[in-house]
Amino acid sequence: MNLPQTQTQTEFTLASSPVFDVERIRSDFPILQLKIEDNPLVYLDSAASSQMPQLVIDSLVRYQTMQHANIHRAVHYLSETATNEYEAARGKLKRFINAPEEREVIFTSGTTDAINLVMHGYGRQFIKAGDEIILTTLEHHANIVPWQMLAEETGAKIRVAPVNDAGEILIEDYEKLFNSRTRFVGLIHVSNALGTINPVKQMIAYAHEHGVPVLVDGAQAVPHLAVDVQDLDCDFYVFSGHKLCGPTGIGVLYGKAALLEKMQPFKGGGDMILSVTFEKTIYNTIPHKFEAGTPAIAAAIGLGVAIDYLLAIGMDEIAAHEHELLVYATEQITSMPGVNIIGSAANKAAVISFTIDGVHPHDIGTLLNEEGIAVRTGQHCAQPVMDRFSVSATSRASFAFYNTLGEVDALVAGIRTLQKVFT
Ligand code: C6P
Repeated sequence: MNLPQTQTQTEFTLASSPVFDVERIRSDFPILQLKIEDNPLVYLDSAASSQMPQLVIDSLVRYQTMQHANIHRAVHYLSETATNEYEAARGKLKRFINAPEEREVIFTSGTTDAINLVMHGYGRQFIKAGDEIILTTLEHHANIVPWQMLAEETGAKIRVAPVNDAGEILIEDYEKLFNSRTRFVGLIHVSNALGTINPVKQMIAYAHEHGVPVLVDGAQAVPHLAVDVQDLDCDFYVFSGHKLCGPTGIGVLYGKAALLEKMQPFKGGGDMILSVTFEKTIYNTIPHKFEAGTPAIAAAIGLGVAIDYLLAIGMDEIAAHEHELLVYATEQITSMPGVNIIGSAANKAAVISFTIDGVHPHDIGTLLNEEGIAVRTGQHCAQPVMDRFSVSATSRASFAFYNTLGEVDALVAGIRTLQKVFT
């Protein structure tokens, strides 16, 4: 039997041309051709999970049909192929966020898993009773609850930086929270509920002046902006693959090597050890120390292909197109009587959270769905944001680079139709 050569490079040609052509890009995404109740799908829920282009789906199928084996464990052909593909994906992620070293990129199951890893590995070791952790009002529950669990366990205290009426962090108030007991800062880079892009570089620099490490939740930043962890100088940066045109079940923790080396592993088991006896276990080096058990191999490879795809389009081109969508959608929706946009930060990603007078957000989601329009309604796992703006929930249209100005028009028309139903 002739076996294919071990393949670590993904070879593909983009359907899209070097000039940003949204219609050609859309043809890379089979799901965008779907019809919902005879209406074309208008997918405006990419902040929850973005869609996968065909070549990412193909890479998953290729792995399952021709490459499937466990990694780091055997010398046979398939195991070597799978290992090479998995480690090549790590290399792609390193380059994507400009991490200094591949060993600083740890595969996790997602953003939530990555934050929990840092809480257990760093927090439980270095944060003690009376110490303080600074978060912001904008955090997703994933960057609140693990720190609350730690605070409950240790007696540490959580302090929260407030936001103004536009949904921007009040930087002076953030800076006033620092004192000699501050031990850790967790910052959301881009708010999933409002779209605010936070000045994390400046906020990290301030924390570092006080000798405090910073974790940045980049789940909503990496799909929309070029992120450079060296430029930000963050200590930890976390994100999920499924918001980045990759599969579910995979995410990344970037950490500075010096910190990762000092941290306790979060999970114990195979692959994270160098030697085990009943008397003593010696842990593996990073990143393997934090990747116990068989990881999501196919998903990691698929995420690597998604990164190739996004970089081939260009993160700056993606940001420019999404900004155009944001500006257009904001203009249209602002001019609609009875529709209120929550979150008007000067620096915003393409997310529009809104309420409609007299209509419950759940009804908004249901009626828009009848027009084929997918938005998310609810608290967006950001209840403190809802509380800050005194709303129980919002509807959220979140755009990706594959959305069009025509889809903004469809949203506006859908809102008009449902307003008529409720008058
Ligand atoms: N936000 C949204 O609709 P996981 O579930 O681990 O992949 O990601 C959690 C998470 C963490 N931080 C931010 C900023 C996020 O936006 C999310 C996921 C989705 O907004 C689902 S709640």
